[in-house]
Amino acid sequence: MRIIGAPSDYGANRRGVDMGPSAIRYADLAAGIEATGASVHDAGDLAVPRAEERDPNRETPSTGKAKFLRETRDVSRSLADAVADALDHGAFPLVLGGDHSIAIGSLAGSSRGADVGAIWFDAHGDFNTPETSPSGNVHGMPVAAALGKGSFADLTWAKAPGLSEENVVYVGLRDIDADERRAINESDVTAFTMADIDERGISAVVEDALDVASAGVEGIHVSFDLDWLDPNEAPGVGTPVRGGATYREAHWALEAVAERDAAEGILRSMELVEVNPILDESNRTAEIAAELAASALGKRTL
Ligand code: DIR
Ligand code: MN
Ligand code: MN
Ligand code: MN
Repeated sequence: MRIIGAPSDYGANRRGVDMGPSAIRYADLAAGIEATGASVHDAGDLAVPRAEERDPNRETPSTGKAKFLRETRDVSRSLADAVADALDHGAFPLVLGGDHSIAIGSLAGSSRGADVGAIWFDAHGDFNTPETSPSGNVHGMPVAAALGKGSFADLTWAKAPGLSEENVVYVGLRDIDADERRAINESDVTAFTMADIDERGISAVVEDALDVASAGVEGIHVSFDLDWLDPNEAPGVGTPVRGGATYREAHWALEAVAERDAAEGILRSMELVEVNPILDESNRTAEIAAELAASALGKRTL
């Protein structure tokens, strides 16, 4: 497997998330994965310019309101190439964010030349477009971008070529904007909220999510926003929302992904995003991120 750092903070207005890849590596990510028997190659970080050098209000002609869209385009293109290159070489791409805008690149790379599905573990829907976004932050838009919604339809770099709406599934939503809710409900994505987990349990929900994401495709991309977890477990995120997944629910969810992968070979790529060391407590959010990666890649108690 290949670790790819994507230290971008262009998609969110909280500085510090660019240090996420370092923090997750520092939390013994590679050793944890190697303990599963996998061999790890760390490809380092993509080159991402500092946000201080850029003007957040500069807009591209085709969009109304999306901050740092050109910078996001540049990061997305290089990340998509890096993910596709790993897959070309038979290596599993594990991408470390960065804020969730990097998922545009991960999805574009993972679905280049292949039909893929996506499971989105997140408090948020990330389904805003430049037109609906209340914040202008692209980390609230990557699903819509990858599916070519709104003015993203004009941006070829944003579209994930092999991703179709029917194979996109959310697990554990709990904070959605008004226009975003309308768009999700009108779309063909499948959305499981935290209430679904309360009612049915994490196991049933994740099994359903795996069915939806993997139906008729070559593989799935797992996009894991650390704010899916409850802030008591993962305080080091820019947009914490209480009422999130517990530590055990998160491990169970990713162990279920690994189980399905062992049986059907469906896991194609993964990313861990939104770890912000400045907001964290003694790196515990990065530590959970590293542990969860190991669970997804097959770590077992016995
Ligand atoms: C909000 C927050 N829906 C927005 N999104 C976040 O800015 O579009 N996504 N935090 O992870
Ligand atoms: Mn190469
Ligand atoms: Mn997100
Ligand atoms: Mn989120």
